[in-house]
Amino acid sequence: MSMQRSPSRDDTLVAQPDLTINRVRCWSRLRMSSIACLEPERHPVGRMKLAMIAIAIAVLSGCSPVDSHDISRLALPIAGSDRSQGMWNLWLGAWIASLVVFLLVFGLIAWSMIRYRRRSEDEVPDQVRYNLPIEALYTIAPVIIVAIFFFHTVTSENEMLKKVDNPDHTMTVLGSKWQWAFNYLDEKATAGDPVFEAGTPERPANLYLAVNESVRFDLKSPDVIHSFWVPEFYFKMDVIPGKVNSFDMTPTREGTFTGRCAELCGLYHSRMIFKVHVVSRAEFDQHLEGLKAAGNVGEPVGAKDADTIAGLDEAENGAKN
Ligand SMILES: [Cu+2]
Repeated sequence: MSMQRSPSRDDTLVAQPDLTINRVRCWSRLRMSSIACLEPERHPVGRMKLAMIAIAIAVLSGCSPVDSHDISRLALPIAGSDRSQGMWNLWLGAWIASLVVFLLVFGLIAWSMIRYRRRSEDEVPDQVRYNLPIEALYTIAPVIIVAIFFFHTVTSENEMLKKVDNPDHTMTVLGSKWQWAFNYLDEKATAGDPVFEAGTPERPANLYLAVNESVRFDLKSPDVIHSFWVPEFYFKMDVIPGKVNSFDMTPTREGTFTGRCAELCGLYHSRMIFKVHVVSRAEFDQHLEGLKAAGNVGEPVGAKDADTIAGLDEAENGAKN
């Protein structure tokens, strides 16, 4: 008895490849259009965007620049100056924008993978090329994102650089290879005599500030570009030879912080650290009186010869040996 085998779908595929592919394409289009007709119109991308923004806001709304947990401060130090809020807003906004873009992009990738996946072995999903709207979106969307970042950066910068009318203290900060000197000008505690403290790579300088009192910093350099940076103040500014950069700031939290040079300025750049002491007014005055009593009166000079700064001998000898 002979078994007559009816032609299978696989046989058809082998025998008539062109016809089959065309049929699959037509079937696929038909199915897509029938789905579109049967289902009510939906806007998955719009809803996804709203969901992403809601998630980002919900996650980040509990964050604060003075929270004790690192994660809640989004990895910034605990804020310690009146300029912190502007930088915090910029930082938080950047996180929200990054999170929304991340969730949106990866959400769309996952949605596309599931929505347009191959559903059977003999189906080729719709192939899309030269989609002008999508390509325009790829170009315009990043430009818009960068423009928004730029706008908020400039407005935050303007806010942070606002000067106060009559600062409570005025001081000159001298950054030189490779340490700092702090010159306190016109202070009552010293009867108006300028006093200073100059650090060395071996013995970093101490900067004393009175809490909740405004300070005008004038930044000077005799040699190369340095950058005055105290992470807890959420602020840094370049110190440029031949130019006096200036900013006003009020420390708002007592404590001892580490300041740094944030511009690679040479071999011993890493030694340009200093200690910031934000203290009560009484303690601040006491420190200035101590500087005056120690004879640190007048203006500090920058490093005359960077290679002979005290504290470098040991490192130089070590390097030679
Ligand atoms: Cu430096």
